[in-house]
Amino acid sequence: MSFKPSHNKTLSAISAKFPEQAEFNQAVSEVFSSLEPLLKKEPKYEKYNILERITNPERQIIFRVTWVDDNGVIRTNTGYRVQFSSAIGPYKGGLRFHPSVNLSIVKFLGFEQIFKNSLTGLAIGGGKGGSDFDPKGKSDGEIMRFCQAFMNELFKHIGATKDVPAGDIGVGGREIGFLYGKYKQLTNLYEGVLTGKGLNWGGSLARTEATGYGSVYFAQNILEKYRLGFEGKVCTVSGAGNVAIYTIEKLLHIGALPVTCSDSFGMIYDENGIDVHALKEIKEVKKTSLKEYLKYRPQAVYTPLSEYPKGRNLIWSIPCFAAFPSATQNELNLEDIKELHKNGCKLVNEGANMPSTLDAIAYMLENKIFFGPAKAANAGGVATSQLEMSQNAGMTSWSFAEVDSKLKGIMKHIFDLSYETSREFDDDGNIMLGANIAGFRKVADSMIEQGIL
Ligand code: NDP
Ligand code: 2IT
Repeated sequence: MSFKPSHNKTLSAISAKFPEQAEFNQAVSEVFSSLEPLLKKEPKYEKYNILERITNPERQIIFRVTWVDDNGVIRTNTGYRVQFSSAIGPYKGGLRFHPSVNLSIVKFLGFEQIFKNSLTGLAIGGGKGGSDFDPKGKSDGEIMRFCQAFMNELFKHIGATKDVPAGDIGVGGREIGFLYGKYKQLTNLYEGVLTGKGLNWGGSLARTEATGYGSVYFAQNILEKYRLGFEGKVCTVSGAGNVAIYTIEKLLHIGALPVTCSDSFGMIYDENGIDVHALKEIKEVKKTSLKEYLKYRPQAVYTPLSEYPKGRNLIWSIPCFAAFPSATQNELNLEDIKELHKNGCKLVNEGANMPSTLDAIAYMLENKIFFGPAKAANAGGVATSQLEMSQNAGMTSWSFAEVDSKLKGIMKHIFDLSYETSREFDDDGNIMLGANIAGFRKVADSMIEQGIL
């Protein structure tokens, strides 16, 4: 297994044209590095100029969002929706509300979403959006007014068969509710235009759990291939949001021992296993700092971010069998992976999008650490979003068990497809290479079949 940074001319043109878009350059570089054997074997992709076409979003919408805070002050943020690819279905992907959001972040997420959605085997194209709005410390009223102002522009560009946004960092059930209400008021349509909706008004059972559960199902598929399992194994998880919480919950279900979680201010280490009920109460109900965890489990250890070693994520210095980065991009770097490896870590499974830096990935592949890449490992969320769209379109609803069983089947399909594709290209077990090639090939072939657009 190997990983070489790509030096292809499209990538050079992108970095020359968008030097400030570091995250987008990184995401393209990772995909292109995997595609080299495919491009050698199949000249048609070069003939149809697929690399240049696929890295240019079909449409990018950037808009002003003006709203009024609780003190009557008029505030302005920037909104984004990047409709990257509709080759295999309507644009589909989340919305992120975080102060770090800019065009580079939205483009990297939208670009990855194309291949992730393709891997699910479902008919969904790729898109992403969001805003530099910071939900931290805002009242429910402020969140509502911001969401309504955001939808005031976004509604012009989305629709149940056109573009279907969902949640991501800073956007959960509450925000989807406010966004949906405003869309309905503006369009007079009751349709599946957003996923992650409330269960009373069109949401799907198991969508809340899907990304975290799916991530663990994916990791189980990897281990089963090598006749290994999770029973009694110590796992570390970063993040304390939607993905991290349900990763921890599923790890507990299957008899593993998740011992960490983290938020923007610090981390918890609980060697007896994270109390997921406490975690849900702190993060889903009270929406407060993880430090509160000590009130539930005084024996746990809380370390604030200010005490992390410089340039390091302290979570990755806890010895573990498997690590599940589930917070944000570039949260696991070369030094982190070296320490994980030294401490006996056998598997890194990416719940977040692009959590590992390129040099950390190269190290994992060179040192035969099992690696579940984000596009494959965290695809359970968007796959279940498509199940929600499907239920909405059919005006029906399925039981939790039905959705969960479809989710398991989809995660197995993604693993099998990625694994078999890695074998086809003589890079046995390189799931990242297999996932990137398989995800790309379906979209690229569809573009060729649909003509020059
Ligand atoms: P949430 O907003 O629910 O949770 C994010 C968590 O990560 C929070 O605990 C947050 O801390 C922490 N976090 C966010 N940014 C930073 C940062 N810059 N530094 C440190 N901690 C940070 O988001 P999700 O759980 O939905 O998303 C997590 C990751 O998973 C993202 O990469 C997202 O793109 C990806 N993803 C999400 C899917 C979904 O269905 N939700 C599907 C597939 C991937 P705090 O609590 O302080 O805010
Ligand atoms: O990154 C992702 O796949 C998501 N945030 C979920 C997208 C979705 O449409 O459910």
